Amino acid sequence: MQRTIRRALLSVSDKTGLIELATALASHGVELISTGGTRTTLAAAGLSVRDISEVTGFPEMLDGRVKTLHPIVYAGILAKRDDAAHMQTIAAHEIAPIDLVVCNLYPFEKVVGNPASSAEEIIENIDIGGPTMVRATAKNYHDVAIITAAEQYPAIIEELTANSGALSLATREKLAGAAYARTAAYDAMIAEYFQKRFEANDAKAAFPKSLSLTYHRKGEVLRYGENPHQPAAFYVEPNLRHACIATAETLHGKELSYNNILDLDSAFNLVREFAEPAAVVIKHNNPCGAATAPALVDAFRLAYAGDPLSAFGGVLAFNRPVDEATALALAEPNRFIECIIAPEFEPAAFEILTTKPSWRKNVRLLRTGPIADRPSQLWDTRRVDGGLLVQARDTLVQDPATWKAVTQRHPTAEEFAALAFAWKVCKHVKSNAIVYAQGTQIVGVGAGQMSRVDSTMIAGMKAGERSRGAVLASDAFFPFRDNVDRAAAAGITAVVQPGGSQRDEESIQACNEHGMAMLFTGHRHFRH
Ligand code: 93A
Repeated sequence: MQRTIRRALLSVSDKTGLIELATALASHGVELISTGGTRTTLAAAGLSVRDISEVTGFPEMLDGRVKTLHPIVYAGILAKRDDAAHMQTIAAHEIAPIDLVVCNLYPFEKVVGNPASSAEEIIENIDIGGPTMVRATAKNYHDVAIITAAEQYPAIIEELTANSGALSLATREKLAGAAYARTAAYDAMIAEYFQKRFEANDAKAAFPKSLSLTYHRKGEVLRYGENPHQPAAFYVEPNLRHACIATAETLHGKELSYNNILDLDSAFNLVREFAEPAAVVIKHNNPCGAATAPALVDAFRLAYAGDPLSAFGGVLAFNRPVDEATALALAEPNRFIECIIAPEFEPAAFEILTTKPSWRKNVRLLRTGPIADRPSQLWDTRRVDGGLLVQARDTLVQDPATWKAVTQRHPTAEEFAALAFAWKVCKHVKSNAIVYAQGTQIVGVGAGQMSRVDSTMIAGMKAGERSRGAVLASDAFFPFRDNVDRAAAAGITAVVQPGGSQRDEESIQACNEHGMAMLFTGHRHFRH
């Protein structure tokens, strides 16, 4: 059902596209009413517009806190046009119906995201009249249209033109849905602000009890999800300031897929753990190669060589700007890399990676900018049927000096360095996770097995001869000594694991029998 727009109330903080919209409305003979700043903008553009105070008979008061909050406005919005009693009532009070409200809210998110904002400024930017008007209009979508964002203007102008100044019920209904989504997200942001203000250091007290889904779409709906039959989109948190997949800029290559984003996230979260130049190769959300070295190019070669078979078609991350030497190594024949994420690409490296033929045409390059500190508290969410699981991100970083040697032989300095490296990688491998390392190069990974000893065997199989003299990290304790026996048979000389099993003594005994060194970390890193 079409509704012709006769009167429109415009009250917007973001004036983008306002004049175009108001001009289109005026051209259809719509009477324009407006609040202070909006009215000034429209009048300056030569449009004829009535001030809201003239309609309500009340001045804007309390520094603008009360502008549109008036029964004349709300009755004009909320009256049901098909209800004779409603229409008689407003007529009796000489209230004219309002057919369209255009309102975007005080920029709370912008102000709260600006470190220079005072508490007073933040509070003043909590819009009261705007959301009230938006919600009221959306409720009466059957008769009245609500526009809440400048992105909606072009389609509205088009429809008004096509329908001689009228909007359809379908459009009004769609706009109402968008309006409630907007006010919900807006209030969630305000709730989060208050919660953070009173947050204690204690992680339990800081838990987001009203965890708000205030995520904003990053702009594009993805082509599909994990599989082509699954629709998908990427939503990002507002006001992000740290280097991460959500803030990374795509410098080159085709659109990212859902799986690319997941893998890039994992790759970058792992590579950022290292202080030394590091490279990481992710495949199907698990590391299949990782290494550190004094030069980035060597870190790359070692990481790629960890498991070249799996690295084919993988996703790479670096914690240093990609330089020319690294780019040349990346571009060697018979390598196929889907995506690379790094703080920066030096111009020569960018040239090499983007101008040569074959896969380089398609490789996606993502720049994160400098890897600075992340917010101290990060929450991970996971969907289950009917709900969301929320937990603090596993950002635990231990000082290896606190680990306890539990065997007769203690690790050598080389073993100790390799164990510390393997432990960092292990945290990013799906449980059951077993990682074999030679120095600061991963040579075998066993991931996502239902039995730990299977992971141990897979890591050994991947490492092959390279497991001789390598070290092993396990994300959780060994339930039986069989892991130690298998590792010893493969040539592993030292182990790091959390400890805490009822049968720890058996594993320690096995290490002593094999002349292996073992450290207990006291913390596990499950990642299911
Ligand atoms: O201060 S308010 O909470 N009280 C109101 O009555 C009110 N009416 C509209 N905020 C109010 N607005 C908001 O003013 C709108 O949501 C919009 O963001 C802004 C437009 O003000 P101006 O037209 O003066 O720029």
